Amino acid sequence: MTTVYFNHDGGVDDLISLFLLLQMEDVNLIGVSAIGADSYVEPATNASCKIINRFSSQKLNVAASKERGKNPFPKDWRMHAFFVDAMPMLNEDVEVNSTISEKEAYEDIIEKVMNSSEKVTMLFTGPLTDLAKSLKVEPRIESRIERVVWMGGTLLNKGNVEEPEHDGTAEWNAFWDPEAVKTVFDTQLPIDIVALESTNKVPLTPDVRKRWANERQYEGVDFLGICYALVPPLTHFVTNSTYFLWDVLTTAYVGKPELVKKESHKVSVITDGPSQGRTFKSDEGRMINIINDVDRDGFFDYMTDLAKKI
Ligand code: AGV
Ligand code: CA
Repeated sequence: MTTVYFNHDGGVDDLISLFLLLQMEDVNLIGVSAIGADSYVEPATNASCKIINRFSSQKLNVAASKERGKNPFPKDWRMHAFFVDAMPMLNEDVEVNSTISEKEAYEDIIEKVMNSSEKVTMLFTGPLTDLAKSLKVEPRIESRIERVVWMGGTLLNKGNVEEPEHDGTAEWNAFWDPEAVKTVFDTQLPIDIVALESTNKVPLTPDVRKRWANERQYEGVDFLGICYALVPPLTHFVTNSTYFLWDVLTTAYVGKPELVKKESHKVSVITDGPSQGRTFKSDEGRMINIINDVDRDGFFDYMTDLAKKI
């Protein structure tokens, strides 16, 4: 059994990750929080509560973050959480066990980690801001954390940021708050990053959508299909908006590690200037596991099978 705390930033794949985590038998999910990075924080938090109440009987209050990043996400992407939050499937009358927490995300992290009898795997599918803040406010959490699993970064020359005044070498979650990456890298925590090397291999494609359409008699698979109808697939070529299953791969790695391959490297992060958010190999860096390959078909089977459990 893996004890997991989940912090996400309200994208379609962040919210699907929450849905899938709730279906994993070997995962004990002890906390959830949302940050308004690649989303607005209110719909991200509300949609999270609705997903928990709709697809699980667990009581799990969701904490909202008040943190702000240095480099904001494009507004069009941030709107996705509003669309998920408004979905009829999430707005039927159901028993409400989980609500919005009174705590801020970083406070919730400290409380849940300090009170856990088992060491906690910190799953982050957005920027590392709330983890960095909780480590600064309460350094004792470090010894209670098993490891950090983060969707972020890349050692490739090309990241996925296409913004003015940037050279394109960074991944977005690192770019949003490069200082937070540095704070987490400066700890002794074991870190697994699910980098663009592996997530580039799991684009949303029309054939995956077709599969979910054909199996929509399962309510959970219908939920996947509807959510992924909100975002653009890879058709002829990759654009800035093309959607990949970044966070879902990261979450699947927690539930089924044998789906991926990894390497260890010494890595540093650039916190300023035109390459800010870039993660790169360096002798002065710290050891990190980079998840750089995935069994694509095994991954899509695993996530679709989890969705069928509903
Ligand atoms: O860089 C990937 C991260 C993931 O956590 N996010 C999306 C995932 O939730 C940012 C992002 C990069 N490209 C995007 C993103 C795109 N085309 N649309 C929405 N978000
Ligand atoms: Ca995300």
